[in-house]
Amino acid sequence: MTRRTGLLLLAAAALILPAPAPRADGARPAGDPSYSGQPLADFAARRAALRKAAGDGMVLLIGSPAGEEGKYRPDSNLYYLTGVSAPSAALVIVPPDDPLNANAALYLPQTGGSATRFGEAYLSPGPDAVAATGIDPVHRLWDMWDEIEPSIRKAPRIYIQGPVGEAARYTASARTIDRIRAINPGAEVLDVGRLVNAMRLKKSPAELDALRAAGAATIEGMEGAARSIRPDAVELAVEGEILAGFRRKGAAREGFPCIVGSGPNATILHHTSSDRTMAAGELVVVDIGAEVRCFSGDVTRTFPVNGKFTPRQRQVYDLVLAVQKAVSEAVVPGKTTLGDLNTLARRLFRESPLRAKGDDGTVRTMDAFFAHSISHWLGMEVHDVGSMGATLEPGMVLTIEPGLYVPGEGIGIRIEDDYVVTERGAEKLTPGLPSDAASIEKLMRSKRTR
Ligand SMILES: [Mn+2]
Repeated sequence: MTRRTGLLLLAAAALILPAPAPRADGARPAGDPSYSGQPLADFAARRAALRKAAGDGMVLLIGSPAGEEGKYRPDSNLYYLTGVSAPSAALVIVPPDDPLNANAALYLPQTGGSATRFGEAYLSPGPDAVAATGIDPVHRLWDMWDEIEPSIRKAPRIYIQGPVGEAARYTASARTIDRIRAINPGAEVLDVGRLVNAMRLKKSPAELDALRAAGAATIEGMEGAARSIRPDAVELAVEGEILAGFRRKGAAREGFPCIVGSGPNATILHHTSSDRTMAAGELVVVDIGAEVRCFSGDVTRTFPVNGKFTPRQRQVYDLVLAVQKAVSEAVVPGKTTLGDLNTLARRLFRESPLRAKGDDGTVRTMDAFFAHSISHWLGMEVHDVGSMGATLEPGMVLTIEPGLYVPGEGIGIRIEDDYVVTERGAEKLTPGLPSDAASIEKLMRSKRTR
């Protein structure tokens, strides 16, 4: 190929290939766990909204350092406001007329050099970081306290990553509070969650994309569980198949420890996988969530160990599924609350003709065996932040997860999917995974296809 045709091909490729999506951590390729997939304008808009909400107060968020254990996960609020996944990043937002002479500043550790021999090179202070984050300036973490001291001295209120007050004792935020007090003893130190939690309730289109990707990886894991559950399988081995599915779909982490609960463990709500061997006739509750670009899925399916529900298991299963469907159809944007959904689920369980015996041997209606709430917010945290009393609005993401637990019969059944509230109602974010009993049995018969 001549140089000329090569250049022409390059020019043609530039026309055909889509422009790279904006990303917060500019030096790193897409597909990397640090890639946020969110437009820089979204982060800028959140910082502007927070700055407005803080009034004459100041925001100081100091990210956690990289630990020895496990993969680094940036702090959610810092990530929400910057998209930066480097450890020990810090964000400062100041009010108008502040001595810092900028709306916001980002502080990063100086990396590179020999540090890259031991770990990954993260975004470093300098012009590249300004371009990658849209925050100006980006300075060295080393200089932060000197630079922000005049701002702290002037601020009547300072919002930090909680906890604050008594609860801050022995936590990382205690050090930040001490340092602030040494500079300005009169400043009121508050949890930034007071301002940010409500903002995080409504997800942006890019955040919904991340949640859908997390849902897809979670489904891949669930299919691995379906193929590996059989008599004599061990819960932890099933977990291994789940994690393989997560990783294949790009999830480097789990949003929470995998719950694989067989037999009596199915009736324990948060039983993390153990070395228990499962047996024919038992049920297995699998409650899992892959994390993609800092957003978590949260999906539960219940499987019969030998691949077929007994008539009684099926009866209870069908009731749980019917309640999930009815509750998801009851979502009316601008009107419904999580409390309304809870009330509806309890009523439907109570009105069912099914009965079971409680621990004391008395026959009870099924609402007696619904041992938890129907729903929670979902986002960067699996139990995401935001008031549980909020009215459902478009963009909010919730789980719907009815469950019935009858220890006397060895029955524990939970079905959970993730939903986004739209203008019309609730739309499943995890539509690719069937939940009716026949489909579950069929999924268990499916051969390994990879
Ligand atoms: Mn859940």
